[in-house]
This record gives sequence, structure tokens and C-alpha cells, in this order.
Amino acid sequence: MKYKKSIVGSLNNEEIVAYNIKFKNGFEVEILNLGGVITKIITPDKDNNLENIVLAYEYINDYIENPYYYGAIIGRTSGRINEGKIIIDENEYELNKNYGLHQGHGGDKGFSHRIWKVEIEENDNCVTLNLNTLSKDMEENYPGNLNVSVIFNIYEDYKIEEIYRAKSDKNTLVNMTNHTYFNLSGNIKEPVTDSYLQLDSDYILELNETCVPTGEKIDVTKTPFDFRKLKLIGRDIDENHEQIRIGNGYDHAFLLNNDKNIYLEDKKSKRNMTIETNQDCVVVYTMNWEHEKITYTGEAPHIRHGICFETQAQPIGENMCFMENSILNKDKEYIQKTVYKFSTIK
Ligand code: G6D
Repeated sequence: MKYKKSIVGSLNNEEIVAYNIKFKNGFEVEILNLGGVITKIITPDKDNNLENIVLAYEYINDYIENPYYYGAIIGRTSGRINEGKIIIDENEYELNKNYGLHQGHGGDKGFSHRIWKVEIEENDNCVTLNLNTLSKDMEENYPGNLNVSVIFNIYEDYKIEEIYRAKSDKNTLVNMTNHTYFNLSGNIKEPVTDSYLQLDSDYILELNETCVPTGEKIDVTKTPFDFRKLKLIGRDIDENHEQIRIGNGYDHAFLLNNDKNIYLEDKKSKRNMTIETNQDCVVVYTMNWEHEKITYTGEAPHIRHGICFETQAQPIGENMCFMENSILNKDKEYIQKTVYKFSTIK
């Protein structure tokens, strides 16, 4: 048996359950039924020290509020929706504004803050978690009864496949992602500014002062956003650039070129990871604001001690720009696939 289930808390009289998957080689992943939150991805460093490479709270109850979306499935939509305003089939919908002027990450009761139904299946070299939920018509003011499944295929050879599927009985919006904060140094020892990143992207989406897309693209050439060659994340993160100022670091949607590959490497631990996705962009977020809640290290992490790769369609900005990328028609199926592969440089 490679997995174990433990009841770790409760929310509205429902059990919060942790599903822990551990292989003989030490690769270990833990996922909660609350928000589909990933609380552990444990991999070896160059000296075979097994350490957690994601940020996680010390106290499970902190996932009930989860203000920073640690490890969580995000939906119905990701990022901000400008002024919470959308028009579908000529009907205007006012989404709940939980992010100041805007809606953020699916609203107050998004996919990150609910208990999902979980089925688990063990095969030879893989354990599959199948999470399901029904997002009812007009939940968070989105149209349509939306049946959602998120499958985590966790493979012994340090690979996690995340496959999101959704179908609705009305035309609606879906743009899901995962909000795990990675830190390859292990146990949040070093800032992610010490890691190196490469991603094949020629443009980012320009953000306005309230961090929503203006609809314009910015060529990354000669800007802090150029990661086409492997680059130290900390090299340009505090550069004097309007978009760095607006995001207080990186908090931007990078439009991915054809190979849709993202590569992160930590030279001290010699851990690395690749992310492959079928999505058109990835929001890279370098944890630019202080977090108050303590993690498994016994203290609150400092800024820039985690990096999120939120693979997704373009977030919906001014004048509902990019909304067409999130429309799910009632006779179609939404499919989002993102694969994480972890390794150690020999
Ligand atoms: C901040 O702007 C960022 C978001 O991108 C991030 O998802 C959130 O913190 C956790 O609002």
C-alpha cells in the first residue's frame, strides 16, 4: 500500500482528510480534500536529503481561510476578473468582488475553499486521486451547473500529472489552475530569488495599477521579464520597471511559445523541475507580500520564499479583454493538463 488517509480536521461538519502517497524511493506527495491542496512534495537533494519543496501551513485549520491559496486548486476562474463584470450570451453577470475592485481566484467560495469528493486508486507505479465537485448554477454568480473533476496522477518517478475537466449545462466561464508555492531549496531554507528560471515566452500581459490586464502585450526583450535563457530569478526582480513596481515583483501572465515548457533549478540543492502544460500562459508569482501564517518550519515565510506557476488561459482584464479564452460552451468539455517532473542534477 503506497497511500494512507488521515482525518486531520473538519469544516462545516465535513472531515478534512489528508491523502499521503509515499513511494519506496522517498518521493512523497500529500493532498487534502479541502481545496485539493498540495501540502507535501518531498524529493531528494544532491545529498539525498528528503525535504518538502512546497510551502504549507503548520496548522491544517489555516487552510480553511487560506488567504494566500497555498497549494490550492483555483476556480472557476484564476487571477482577477476586472470589476467582476462579465457578459455571456448578452447577459451581464456581476461576480463577487473579493479582491477589492475585482473578483479574484473564483470569488469568496471558489474551488480552493471547498471540500472535494475524493476517490483514490493505486496502480503499480502510480497513485491516482480523482477529485470531484459540483459548482451549482449562479454560485459566485457564475451561470451554469458545472461538474468538475481534477485528477492527480502521482508517479513513482517523481512526476505529477494534474488533469482538470469540466462540463456545464449553460455557457459559462472556466479557467482553472494550481496555486502551489514551490521552493526547491527544500524546507523553505533559501529564497526563490536564489533559483534559476527558464521559460519560453516573448510577451507578458501588461497590468494596470490594480493588477488586471489592460489587453496589451509587452515584449520581454531587454526587460526583467526575459527568461528565455536560464536566469537567476533575483537578478532583475527589483529592477526599476513599471510592471515590476505594479506587481512588487513578478505577478504576471507570461504568454507561452509552442513548447509550453517551464524550467526551475536550484544550484545549491541541485533540485530541478519542469512544468509542461496545454495552457496558453502561466502567471509567475514570486510571493511579493509578507505572509503571517506559520509554516511547517515553525515560522512565517519571508517574502520571495515561494514561487507559483499558475498555468491558465489569459486572465480577464479591462473591457473584458481575453474573456473569450475562458468561455466554456455548454456542449464542450474544458480540459486543462499540467505535468510537473522533479529531478536532481547529477
Ligand atoms: C496576490 O496579486 C497576487 C496574486 O497573483 C496571488 O495569487 C495572491 O496574492 C495569492 O494577490
